[in-house]
Amino acid sequence: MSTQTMLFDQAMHAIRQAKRILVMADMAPDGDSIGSSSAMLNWLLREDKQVTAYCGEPIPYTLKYLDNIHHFTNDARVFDEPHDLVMTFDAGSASRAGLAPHQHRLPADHTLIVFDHHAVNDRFGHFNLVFTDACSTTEVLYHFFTHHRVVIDERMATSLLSGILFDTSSFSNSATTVKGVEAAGALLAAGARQTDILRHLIQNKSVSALRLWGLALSRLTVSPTFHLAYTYFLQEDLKRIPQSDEAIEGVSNFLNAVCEGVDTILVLKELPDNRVRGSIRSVSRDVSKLAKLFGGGGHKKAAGFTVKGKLKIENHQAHIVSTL
Ligand SMILES: [Mn+2]
Repeated sequence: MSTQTMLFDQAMHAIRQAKRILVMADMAPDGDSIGSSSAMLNWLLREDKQVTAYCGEPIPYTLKYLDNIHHFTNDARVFDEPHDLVMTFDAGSASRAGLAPHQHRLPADHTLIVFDHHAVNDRFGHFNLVFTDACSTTEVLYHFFTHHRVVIDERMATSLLSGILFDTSSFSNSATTVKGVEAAGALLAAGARQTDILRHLIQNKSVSALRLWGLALSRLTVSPTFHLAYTYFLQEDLKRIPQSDEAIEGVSNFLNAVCEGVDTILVLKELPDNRVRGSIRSVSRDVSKLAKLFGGGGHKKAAGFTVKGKLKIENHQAHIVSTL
């Protein structure tokens, strides 16, 4: 029996035995952590299980199209209830799951199941369903359900497909795999509402996010020698047009995908405390090495760094100046 089969069977046994179940999304709720936790929630509701869904942070409005999303609470009083089974989704550690501060309140004999696909995972559960070859945590869950011949209904399929489309940027980034695309096909056949997912989760941007993107686009500076383009956000921009970090990360991903003749994108953002954050994306270079030069790190194609200083704009060019 493979390790995967064994873990899938042990997890299913624990779920079947459980009386009160707590489902937890990552503290940075996104299309995959909410997609996977809500797929599990929808199945358990269908099974008439007693289930509570918790996310330490508010659910982004972009995910409001998911079924039964209103079940999620960020009220930590859920940890006062005697849950005998806790499951975390898309979180690499107990603190990322928002579990660390409350773990001592769980009943001594509780079972903890971890569903994840991150290479960096503390394996903090009793059963760790961590499969790094999956493009998303929802893909792990898809294999879990199909292994146990659980019928994936339209609600579950919409949640599961959300995670795959979100983590692969609609099959456009390097996380895309044949198995992920095959799972997505099966989920479409099961009734996943892909137009809801694309419109709300992938394509729609708030008006203020678009205004901020407009600023970034108008300031785009290209260095043909280095096949590099950069742009920047000043603190005064971010005060005027308040935006989430996700919207700003979105700018670098977008430019990386569409900027002609450019290999590497750098987005500089002034932080409120005299620091500057750089976010780098590349088509072919290993930008994690570049980020390391500035004390940062990340993946080969997507990396970042933070340095002390402020941005100074001269002749439409941005310089990082020391504030020491
Ligand atoms: Mn994920």
